[in-house]
Amino acid sequence: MSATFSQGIHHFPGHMKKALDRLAPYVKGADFLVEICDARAPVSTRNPLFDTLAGTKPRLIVLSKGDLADESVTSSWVAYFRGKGIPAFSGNLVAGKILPLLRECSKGLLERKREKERRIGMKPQDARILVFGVPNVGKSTFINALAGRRRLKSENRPGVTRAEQWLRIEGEFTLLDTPGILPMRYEEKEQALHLALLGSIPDRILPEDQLFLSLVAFLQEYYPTSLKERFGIESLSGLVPEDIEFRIALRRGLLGMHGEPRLEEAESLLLREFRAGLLGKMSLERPRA
Ligand SMILES: Nc1nc2c(ncn2[C@@H]2O[C@H](COP(=O)(O)OP(=O)(O)OP(=O)(O)O)[C@@H](O)[C@H]2O)c(=O)[nH]1
Ligand SMILES: [Mg+2]
Repeated sequence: MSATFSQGIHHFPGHMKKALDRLAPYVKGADFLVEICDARAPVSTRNPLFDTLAGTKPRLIVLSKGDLADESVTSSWVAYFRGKGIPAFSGNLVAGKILPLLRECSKGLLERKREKERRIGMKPQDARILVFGVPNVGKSTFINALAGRRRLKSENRPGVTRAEQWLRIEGEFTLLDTPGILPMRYEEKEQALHLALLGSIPDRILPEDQLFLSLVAFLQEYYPTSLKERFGIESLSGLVPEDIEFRIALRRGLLGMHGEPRLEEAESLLLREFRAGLLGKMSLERPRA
């Protein structure tokens, strides 16, 4: 991908700017913040705007979609964040048991609050938590998982949550769901691509052929057997991305009136299957050794 390609992406809708402006007082009133990022790309799905917003407020990181990521890479990410003094855990927010993980992981962050309550003889109050992250990482799903049922709307597309909403869980936590907010600009050229591959930036913003190229390059480098297993492409050596489109189209019968392979449909199919986790558990980003 060329630098101009990534630098040319300006996608910071007005509603995100407004949401960002609204969050400051909520941050102030929170006991700690939960930042949700995608376990498959925890660098690209973190937003530098949140560092300014969060200031010195303690933060816990939840690596969502652990079921779609490479397990050993996710463990290294959890260790990486803990090594930086940030409590972190990962899981499948749709199916996993999240409440015990949050309880365990947040103990240290609530010590001072609990100590103060004991000192003045007050009953333990709900921990007030603000949940934030880029679009589509699973913020609402996280809160629903804690609630044990679907209280907030969640869908696999960016921009589902448009307004802040409080939810009380078990008389123990009160959580604020917030709209996803993207970075205003992209320092690293990969970041926009990774966000688009993971569904945090709407599909129409980035050209699909560019996404396809970057996905193929990634698969060739890190998970070459996935293309073999899914599409019967035996050896990747010497194949250019167009050959791969051609083989996918033939394999899946994506053919035109005259039997010609429909290459654009092959591109979309690979992207769709990657996003659905059908190519296997994969991580786009690894901690630097
Ligand atoms: N497989 C899997 N899917 C997940 C997980 N967490 C969330 N999802 C899915 O990801 C999609 C987005 O989830 P949401 O909870 O709507 O994400 P959000 O961060 O609230 O998104 P916005 O409100 O648009 O910013 C939904 O289809 C969820 O079912 C997870 O741990 N594993
Ligand atoms: Mg949401």
